[in-house]
Amino acid sequence: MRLDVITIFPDYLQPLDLSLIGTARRNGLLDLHVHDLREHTHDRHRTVDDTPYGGGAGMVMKPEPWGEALDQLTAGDTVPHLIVPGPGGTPFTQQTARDLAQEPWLAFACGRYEGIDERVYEEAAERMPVSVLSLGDYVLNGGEVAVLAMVEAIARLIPGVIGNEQSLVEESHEDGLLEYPVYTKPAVWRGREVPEILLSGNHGAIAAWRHEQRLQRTAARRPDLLSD
Ligand code: ABV
Repeated sequence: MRLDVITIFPDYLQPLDLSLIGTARRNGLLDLHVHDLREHTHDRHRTVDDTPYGGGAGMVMKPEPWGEALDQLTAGDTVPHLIVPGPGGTPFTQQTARDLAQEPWLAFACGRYEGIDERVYEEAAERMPVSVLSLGDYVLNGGEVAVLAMVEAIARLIPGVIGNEQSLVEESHEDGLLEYPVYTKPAVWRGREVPEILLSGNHGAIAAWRHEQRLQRTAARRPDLLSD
């Protein structure tokens, strides 16, 4: 899969050199490029923002550098699916990650300030699929941290990126319930015992206990997952 990230803070994406994602890049499973939006400015101050038409607080990202950066990505025969993280987007879920993991090429546009001039979205949508996606109902300073999370959620679903593929099916959000609690040695730690059933060797009883734990935990922490 090819991934491009456009940002005014390329250093923010440094974590993508590390761990499973970094290894996948070195193994050729991920072809990831980070671009500095300021390379597409042409004034002495490398300006990427300006005051909002109509007034209001803060600054808006200017359209011209974005237009030029996206032109560079769409110069060939194929185009990426453009993802723009934003608190006003469609929720990004495990299903979104599964869908996007099927795509050959994703480009991420990291906004800062109060947002990107709306015409950038309109014009991009005439040339490529565009999705505005939100990680949750809170506000970050920019899209970079959201891109780190989305890239990790998507990339780990690509065959070969994670060593143990079974770990992908046995995890929270893969089947609508949260995961059961897990324990490892020692059997007693600070006076706290591992639930006896896990030491019983009765695999049927263990599976039933784990399912019950998942239901209880989901009801307590995420009742929304059970009702809708
Ligand atoms: C992108 N907040 S995603 C840009 N939750 C600016 C703020 C922001 C995002 C999110």
